[in-house]
Parts: sequence; C-alpha cells; structure tokens
Amino acid sequence: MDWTRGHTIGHGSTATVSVATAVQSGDVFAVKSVELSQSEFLRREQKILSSIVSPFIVRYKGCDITRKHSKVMYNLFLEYMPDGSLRNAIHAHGGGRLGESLIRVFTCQILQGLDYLHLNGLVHCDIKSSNILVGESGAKIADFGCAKRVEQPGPIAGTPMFMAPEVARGEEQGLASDIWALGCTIIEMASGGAPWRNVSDPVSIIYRVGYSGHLPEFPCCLSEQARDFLDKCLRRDPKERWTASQLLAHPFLVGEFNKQVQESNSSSTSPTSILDQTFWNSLDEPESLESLVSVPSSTSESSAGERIRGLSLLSGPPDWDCDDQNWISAREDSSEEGDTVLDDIEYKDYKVSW
Ligand code: 3AM
Repeated sequence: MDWTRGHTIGHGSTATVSVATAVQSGDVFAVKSVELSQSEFLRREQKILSSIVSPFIVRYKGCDITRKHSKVMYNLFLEYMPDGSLRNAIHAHGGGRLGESLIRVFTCQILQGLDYLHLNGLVHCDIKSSNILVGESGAKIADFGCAKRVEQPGPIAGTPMFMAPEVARGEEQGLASDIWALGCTIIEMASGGAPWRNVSDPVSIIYRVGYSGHLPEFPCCLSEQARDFLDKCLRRDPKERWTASQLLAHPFLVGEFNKQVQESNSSSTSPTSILDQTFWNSLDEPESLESLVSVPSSTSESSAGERIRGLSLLSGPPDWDCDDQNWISAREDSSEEGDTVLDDIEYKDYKVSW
C-alpha cells in the first residue's frame, strides 16, 4: 500500500505516532513508527493485533518497513482515533474528571474489550487511560506492546502505578492483573488523578502496591454501586477479583451492557455500532456539552452515543492545518524527505515469531 505520512500526533514510549493517508483510497489512518533496530515492542504489537478483531480494540490495518533518510523504519498501521487518548479526554474535560454516566459507558466498552482478549487467552498487561483511545464509537483498547499469551512466561511488563500487587511483587501477571489495572483506570476517570496519591517514583510505588497491604483510595464522588464495582476490581488477592465476564453482569454495568449490545444488534433504524455516523447525524445537538458529560447517572436518560459525543466535542476537533508542510510522500524518488517502502523480501526477513 502506498501511503503518505502526515503530522505527528505524539510520541509514545515505543514509537512516534503520525496521521497517514492511503494514496489510492484516501483513507486516513494512524501510523506508529520506530527504527527497525528498536522495533521489538511494535512487532510484538503487530503480531497480536493482526490476530484479533473486536469493536472494542483499535483495529489493525497492516505494517511495512520504509527507509527515511538513512534510517530503516518499522511502521504499524492502525485505525485512526480522532479524539486521542482517554487520558487526554479526562484532562480536556473541565475539572479533569468525568461524570459517572460517562465512566459507566467507557468502563463497559473497555471491559468488553478485555473480556474478548481474556476469552482469547491474552493479557494486555498495560491497561491505563493513556492506552485507551477515544473515537466516534467510544473507547477502544490500544497499545499492545506489553501484551502476552496468558500461559506465556515472561518478564513483568507495564506501568508501576497500574500494576496489581502480584505483578509489583514479580509473582505473576495474568488476566486478573488487567482487572486491577481497569480499577485504577476508573479511579483516573473519576478523580482526574493517579490511582496512588503521594507517591511518584517507581520504586516507592512498587513497594506501596506490592507490600503495603493498602488499596488505592476510592473517589468519594462515586455512587455506592460504582464503589462496589471498584471493590470487585481492586481485591489484593487476584483470586478474589471478579473476571471480565462477571463484571459485565455487575449492577453498575449490566444496564449499560445490555443497552450497548441491543444497540449494536438492532435494525437499520438504529446504528450498527452504537455510535454509527448516521446515528450521530440523527441526534439533536445537545443544549449544553457540559451537562452531557457530567450528568449524574440517576438522572441521565441520554444514550451512550450522546454522552461520548459530548466529550468528543469538548476536546475539540484535530487541527488538520497546522502541520501541512510536513506531509511527505512514502514513495518519492528522492529519499531526502520521505519514507521509501522497502520490498517484501527485505520485510519478511525482519518478521519475528512470537
Ligand atoms: O501524546 P498524546 O496522548 O496526545 O493518544 C496517543 C498519544 O497521544 C496517540 O499517539 C500519541 C502517542 O501514543 N495515538 C496512538 N495511537 C493512535 C491512533 N490509532 C493515536 N491517535 C489516534 N489514533
């Protein structure tokens, strides 16, 4: 596939992410790029993402290897998620915390993604708000650079602030560890801050998580139901933590889950995905975006779509104009500026087995 690289969206821990456009179709997608010699995490991500499909996981669109200046780059193509990370969405929202009805919608979507992964024997190993991306259809799990098969032994991976106690102690990293991290992500959404307060350096965090016997503080703004849900995620003993399937049936989520399933299964008058564009277009503009985002669950009659749409409008559309001069052609004759696609044989030589 011929493609052109657009402006840089951001720099992650393993790669630089840019917008890209397919030359023939004009389709816009995201490309994660890193030098081939440092592409271990990205190739691991490719291996996993290319084997899974879920509406709750960012979609894989291919990969290639290009030459840019004197560097050989590994590129991973992904569905473009226009509203960026959930972390950004939390911070973009006034007050830096989300209302409970929106927390419920996002939690339900992340959990459906986790349920799918776990049923397929995969552990994500790095669930946190900056690894959840938001688009028109809501939240999707991204960044599979640390993911592994559940039975696969391997080094502990992830982010200390979100590590479960058994992971911090280096004992095991299994399906239940993702559930703990989901609990930490809910705290991020509800408080706008880190799950553990007053600790910042990784060693202190690991000690606190692994050995203190404490739990992160539950945000006081959450309802009893939401706090009970958190309690089922944040059990220090991984055997006591609820599974993704059990949590989807918890009273905090069950109504939302049934609604999302119904919406996705319903007829042509309803969206095929809960936030189908036609569906968006048929919705009335909200009177107040603020009220959509923070409306309390007890009084909310709005659909998941309306609530997330409110959030996406608050965070603003991407700025397509700012970096136009940086667009380059992937197959330019001159390799001075652009990425030059290397041929398939060279690419296959670099594929890793996992
Ligand atoms: O640096 P920020 O948080 O603004 O959200 C991701 C992050 O943005 C974004 O790239 C940055 C580095 O990871 N990102 C990652 N994958 C993306 C995708 N598929 C993406 N943005 C849109 N679509």
